[in-house]
Amino acid sequence: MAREKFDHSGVEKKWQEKWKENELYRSTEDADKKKAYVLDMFPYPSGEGLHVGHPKGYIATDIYSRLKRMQGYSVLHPMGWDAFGLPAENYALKNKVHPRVAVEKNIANFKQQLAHIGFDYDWSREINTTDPAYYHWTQWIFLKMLEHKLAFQSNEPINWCPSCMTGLANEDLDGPACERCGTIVEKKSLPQWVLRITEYADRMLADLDTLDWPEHIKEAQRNWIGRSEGAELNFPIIGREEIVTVFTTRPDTLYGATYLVLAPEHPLLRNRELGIKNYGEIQNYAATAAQKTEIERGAEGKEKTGVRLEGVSATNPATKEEIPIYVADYVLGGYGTGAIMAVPAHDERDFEFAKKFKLPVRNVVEAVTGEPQENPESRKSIVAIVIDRKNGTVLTLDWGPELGGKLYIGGGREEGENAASAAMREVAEETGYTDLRLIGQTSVIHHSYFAYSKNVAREIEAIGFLFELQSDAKDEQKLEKDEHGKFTVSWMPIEQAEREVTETLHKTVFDWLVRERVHTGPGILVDSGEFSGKGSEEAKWDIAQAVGGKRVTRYKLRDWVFSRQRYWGEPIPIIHCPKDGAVPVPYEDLPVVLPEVESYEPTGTGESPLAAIDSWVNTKCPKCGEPAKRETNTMPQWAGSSWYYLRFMDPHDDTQLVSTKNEKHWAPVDVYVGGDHAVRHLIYARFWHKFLYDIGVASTKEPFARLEFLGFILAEDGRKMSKRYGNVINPDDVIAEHGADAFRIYEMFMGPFENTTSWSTASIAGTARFVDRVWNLHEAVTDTEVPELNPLLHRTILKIGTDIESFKFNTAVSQAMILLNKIEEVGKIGRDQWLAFLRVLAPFAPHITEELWAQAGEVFSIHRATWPQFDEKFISLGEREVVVQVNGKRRGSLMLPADALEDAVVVAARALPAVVTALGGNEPKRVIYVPGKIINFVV
Ligand code: ANZ
Repeated sequence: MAREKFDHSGVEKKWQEKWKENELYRSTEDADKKKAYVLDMFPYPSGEGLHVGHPKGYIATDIYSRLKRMQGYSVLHPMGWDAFGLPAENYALKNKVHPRVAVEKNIANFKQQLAHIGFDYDWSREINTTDPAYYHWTQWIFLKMLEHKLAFQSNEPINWCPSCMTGLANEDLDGPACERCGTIVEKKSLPQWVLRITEYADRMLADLDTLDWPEHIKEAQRNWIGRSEGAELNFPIIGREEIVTVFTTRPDTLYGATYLVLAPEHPLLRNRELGIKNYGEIQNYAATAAQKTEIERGAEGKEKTGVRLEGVSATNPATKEEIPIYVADYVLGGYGTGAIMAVPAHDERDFEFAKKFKLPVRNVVEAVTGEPQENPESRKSIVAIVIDRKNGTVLTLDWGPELGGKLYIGGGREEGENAASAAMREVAEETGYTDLRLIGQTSVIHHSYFAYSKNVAREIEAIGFLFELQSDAKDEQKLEKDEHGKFTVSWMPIEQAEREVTETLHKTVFDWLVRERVHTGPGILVDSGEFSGKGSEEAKWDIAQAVGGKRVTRYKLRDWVFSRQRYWGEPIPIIHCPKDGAVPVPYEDLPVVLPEVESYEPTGTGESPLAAIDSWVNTKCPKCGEPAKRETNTMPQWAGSSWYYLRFMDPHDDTQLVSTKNEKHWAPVDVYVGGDHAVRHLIYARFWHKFLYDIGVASTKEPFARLEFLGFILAEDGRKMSKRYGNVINPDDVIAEHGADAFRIYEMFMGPFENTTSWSTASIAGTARFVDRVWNLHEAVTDTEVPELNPLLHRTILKIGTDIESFKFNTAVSQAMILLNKIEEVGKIGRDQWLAFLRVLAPFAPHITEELWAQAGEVFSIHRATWPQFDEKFISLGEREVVVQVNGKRRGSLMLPADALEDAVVVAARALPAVVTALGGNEPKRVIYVPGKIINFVV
């Protein structure tokens, strides 16, 4: 065969123009077809343009939507611009252009770059959140929320970024700092518009279960919402009527509550009648705390501060003991009841506080560790950790992999023997050391395990001890002879021991005594009156009830601070009238258009730059007609992106947000693809969607039925692509050199779609060669079928279809490569077979396949052709999924021929990395193989 190089640039340009001219990808609401709404998280058109990482998700949706179109679906695959907000405004300020001009220029650049890649977007539906025709409806939604009392005004102090000069929502923070610029935020009291997102918290949680989303994204949503089930318990103040109500998720620890803590915002602190003797000191403390952000205040490990309320104390309702009350800023005013019962034995922050203020620590929950055993032998044991402070080392015994690995010192307690003496005795018997000083001990830990050294199952009550070595004095007499030789004794650096001693009991003791971590998990109650001996989880609500507590549910999610004191956003459609208050702009006066201004610099005073434009600000009250002023705050960047997917369904209707007909046809989004910022965007969009559902605009409860998470593409050096590192690769350059088809295939072939991978210039040459080889294949086409190719061809048709469906693009590409090898090997391919091959390749490589398709004499576009059918008779259904287990626990699976020989299955299964780890170098005692179903290794 003559080798020629595919002239990609000529072919790409030709077809891209033709497609545009023929409106090949125009979406229509074909009622008689099934529909597929395929959506990318639309981009913010930054001034830097696209780098090669950005299009990865777009290529995936492009391939998916092309498959669906060929399968006969009515397809919606649109694109638009999320162009309001701080990044655009800051870019404009820096480059001294108006944000509108900057955004227009950036969009033109983005569109140009996207065009080179050959996407099937329906550009007739392009939307831009900064277009008044679009934000008309963003403002409309706000007014509807106001009507439904979901938008309200508040004067609560909010997060204020002194550098961006605007208020921020909790979501806009990265720890204590502004996520945009890294400046530590302050608290500032400003009149704000707030959206009552918390109204929807329960529904947003519950409906997650109906979604086909990656588990980690659902989990992130759950954490963001942060639902806690707990109880409100009352602690009476001694000698007064007042009570302190605390919120706790652990009523089971009530008997261990040794003091109360009030948030600095707590109203009781301002009660002069209460008899707080150090009233002034308390007020000063509260005032200082008010300056800090919640995140600063709440951080674990931060030095705790607080002040005791002199002359006032409370009663623990379970123990009836008198306990002190403190004010401390680690308790937040806005969560729970703003007051806690402190249980230092089982809560880290309470423990840190108790250590500092020398408050009693009372253990009421004994830890339970290990794996439950059958017919265990019970006994009492100890674990001893001996540290040598001089050398920073700890005494360890290495029993070898068979007998339990690396441990500290452990052993049994004899009947009547004091636990601390037993620990000293064990240290002497196993290592000879006798000169020890006792530093600390744990409470009882209930531990179940299999003792390999003795070959018995055990359930023990262990107590851990920490000793400090005083001198090297050893008593060789005490060394136990029969144990000797089973282990080696060594002094190991503390950090190394922490890594290498992994057995759960020994690790628990280490964490507790060396790292001073408290037991925060569930366990068995002790010192808890009638509840002692019960499981803590099981007794939780009974204890709450016994003291008259109330079961309640709380959320981390806060209402959404919705005002920004910046220029580049949607004006909030409100008019402030001295007489009528905040009056909504009448619906017929929407949109409230953002005025063109000379200077849009933030004022920094807490007022929006819009406040300076008198001609815009001064207006008439829609209610009474008297002079009034417009609201000058704008909406946050997330407003426009919270509903845009609905507008794509019907982008040109200026009488309504979306027509019922179109919404019914397209909703919900069938596949949604994105990565960065997904948590916040999804929270906000799901909230708006549920509201729009409630008012009858949306017909589905959720906006995005399926979500695919996108793994990023890093630069060749493994870092993020950024101008700052000078490692950005522009897709335009790659396409100029290798062509759009090679670029597309390469991005899909880099690895599993959800994985983060690094760009490789060398590898893209490989996919470019693949494209050239496809090009050369047209010379091998013959009129008659080549039967030899059929089995692989039909399996390829099936596999590429199902792989695209499940976003396994990399394996789809490799299947195409396998088929190409085969065709080259055979040297010819029948015309119909060739047309089938081109069609399955078309979603990946739309240009070259369109050209070869036309050259083969087809007159209509390949992208409107039907997806080829595979013939069952060529598909070997002999492949089965065999589940691989170790000790009955699933470790993976293999696709194997149903008639595979057991030996071959064993070899393949043992090669799985998860199996290698689970076996840990042990030879399985038994192998159970159920042909075509399960293989289980028993060790
Ligand atoms: C006693 C207790 C004992 C607690 C224990 C925990 C462990 P989540 O799960 O995040 O909802 N808490 C309650 N209100 C608080 C506030 N305003 N500021 C700071 N901390 C507050 O956390 C609930 C737990 O956080 C509650 O349960 C309370 O401490 C604390 F072994 O009560 B707990």
